[in-house]
Amino acid sequence: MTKPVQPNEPIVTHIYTADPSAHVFEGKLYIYPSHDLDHDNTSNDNGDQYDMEDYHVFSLEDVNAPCVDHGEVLHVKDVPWAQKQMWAPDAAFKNDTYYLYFPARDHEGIFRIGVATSSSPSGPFTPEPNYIPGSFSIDPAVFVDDDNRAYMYFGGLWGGQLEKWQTGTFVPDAEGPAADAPALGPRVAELSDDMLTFKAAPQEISIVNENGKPIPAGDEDRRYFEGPWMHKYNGTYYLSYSTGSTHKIVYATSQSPTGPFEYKGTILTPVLGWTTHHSIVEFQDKWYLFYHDSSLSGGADNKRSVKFTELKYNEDGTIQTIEPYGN
Ligand code: FUB
Repeated sequence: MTKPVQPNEPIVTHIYTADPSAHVFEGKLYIYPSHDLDHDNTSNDNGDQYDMEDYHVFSLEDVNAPCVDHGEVLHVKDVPWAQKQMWAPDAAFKNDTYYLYFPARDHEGIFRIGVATSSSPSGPFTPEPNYIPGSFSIDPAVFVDDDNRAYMYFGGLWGGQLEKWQTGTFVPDAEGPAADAPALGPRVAELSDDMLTFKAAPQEISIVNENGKPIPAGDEDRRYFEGPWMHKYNGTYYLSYSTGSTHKIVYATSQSPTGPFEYKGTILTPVLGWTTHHSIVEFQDKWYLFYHDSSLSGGADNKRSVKFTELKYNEDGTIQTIEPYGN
């Protein structure tokens, strides 16, 4: 693409892209999104319409530059353990290596999380032959802390199968908690030094209200649904996520990367399309929210496009709510 990108406009228009994970690598902004395909599969709560097969990587020299497509960097046919549905990925850098983390359904139809490596942020990525042992569900987000310890946050309800792992093993017909019971939290696992396995079994993150009480499952305006993201601002850990059925990006904060996290408010009000999924990154002294909507496809839930906008903090560290289409 040769046209400079614009805030709140699709930054990629030759293919559909979603679930953007943005990182600054080697002085550039790299974006690792899902690649939505232009098909009309049946739409259902199981997410069958999100039938993606590969990943492309994109980069921006700055936020006024054209968005560069580095092409296909990984295809499901090259991942021995994966069968289908390459959903929201993330990337990380450590040990002079770039890591691409991605969920997919295995050959039994169970979502697992895999990892692939490259010497370049733009790939191509070589997958590990097996998924990360002990991984499950979807939407990995990997955060490397200032002390160089790395954590993976993950999990998603409904099609993402998080409800089915409440006992620690996969129970195909398991339902979520009752409306007045604590909502299911995302999971966090510290990664081993080689970034290829979990150091210990994933733990559930608790998200609480201002009185320290867990957000209940029936509080769909605030409870965790999918799409976790972790960033640190002025020493505080910010866990942001999608509320799914109420279509918001919200956040909670903690003094520890593993929580508990206290709910704080809304970052992004609903966009066009059922899903909402984001990342937050500091680049050239400003903070940005990367997100997606279905505007380019005229509202098709499974044909989304990545956008970005500036994100601003108040003096007390709270985040100003963003209206994607203005007030
Ligand atoms: O793109 C497929 C799924 O839709 C993602 O994994 C979710 O976060 C939602 O955006």
